[in-house]
Amino acid sequence: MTSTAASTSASTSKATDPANMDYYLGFDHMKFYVGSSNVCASHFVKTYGFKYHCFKGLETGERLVHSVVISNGDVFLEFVSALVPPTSQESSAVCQEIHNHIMKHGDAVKDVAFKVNNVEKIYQNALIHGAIPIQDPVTVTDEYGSITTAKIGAFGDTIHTLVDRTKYKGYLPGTYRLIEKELTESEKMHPVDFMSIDHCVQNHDWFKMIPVSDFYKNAFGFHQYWSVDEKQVYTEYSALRSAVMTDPTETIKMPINEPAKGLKKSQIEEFLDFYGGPGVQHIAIQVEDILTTIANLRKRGTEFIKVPDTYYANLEKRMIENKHPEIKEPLEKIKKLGILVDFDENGYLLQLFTKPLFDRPTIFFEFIQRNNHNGFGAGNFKGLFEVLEGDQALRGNLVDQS
Ligand code: TYF
Ligand code: FE
Repeated sequence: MTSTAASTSASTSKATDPANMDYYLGFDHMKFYVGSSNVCASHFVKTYGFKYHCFKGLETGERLVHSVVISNGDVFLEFVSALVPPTSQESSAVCQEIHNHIMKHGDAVKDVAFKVNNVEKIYQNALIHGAIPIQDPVTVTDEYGSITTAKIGAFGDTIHTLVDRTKYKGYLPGTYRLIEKELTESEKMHPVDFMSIDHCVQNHDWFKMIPVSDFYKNAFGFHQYWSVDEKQVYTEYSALRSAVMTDPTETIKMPINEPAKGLKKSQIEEFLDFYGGPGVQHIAIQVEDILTTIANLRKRGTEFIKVPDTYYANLEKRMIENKHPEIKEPLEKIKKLGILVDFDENGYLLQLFTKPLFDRPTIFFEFIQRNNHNGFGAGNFKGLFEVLEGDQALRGNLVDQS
């Protein structure tokens, strides 16, 4: 066993072995397989305030896939779609994979890529612990420098690409070309600024939380950062368990959810039904100024979940009954924008969740501002999950648990 896998015990303290440090530098990018990468990119630019970054396709010499990369701050999303039908003579394994993925999951995240500084070591350790190899480490040198990548099976049909870009200035090797297109006047009108991906949540089937967490411990050297179970997270109808897994430096955080027994089908099971297995449920984007972000996203047409007014009455009660730090943002503005608040005596966080991004009730975004608070909004779980169940009922999916 290599030292990356040594920190296998669940703990909330940082791993101290310096040999463990700095292998993981954060989330690198999220790659989606979608029906049309152009349409998705355009929608995400207009609605969520991303900027065009680069693309590849027929014009850059690609014959099989079209891909558009958009970004904002350190958040990079890549949309990939197939250019040829699965039946065509040129169709390759990559096109088949895109078609099959979309048929099963709808538009979805295929790849949660990690920024690392030792691809070889992480890759070999993962393989020793039973991870499925998808692409051995490859180093490519081009006009942008030198970059090393490798790919590993993660869960279901989702993979992790390991990217060492410490000596690279471009996006990824290949025929990618920068998009020179200026933003339109209306795209410039309500600017939003993102920092980075704060966490990325996975939904899993019954009783998979522990085995999946163990996989991240063994294969990637992650440890448990935090967890909740159905005694803490429940509504009248449903419950869930969640374990947040993180790398030794605690920069990548991935909550792993599983359903728990309740009266009705839970939001996790609704996800599993429509996704067709485990997958990425939400991507949380950290921002510096959530009031401006949400105000401008609303003006752009982003749809958010809506907490009832009683949420704010409860919040004020929670604040009166508990020690809390000074919240700089006026509560009136927070309420007007429909933002959620969680706090402890030392700090607070502000967060808000979008409606599902695509057709199926699967993936959504969270926007989060942290003020000396490293939690996930546990104080909001009950109220939030009740709202999500309301939306679930509107979709005809809040039915008896089978
Ligand atoms: O990441 C989290 O844990 C919070 C809460 O379906 C959450 O954002 C968990 C599950 C879920 C929605 C939000
Ligand atoms: Fe979250």
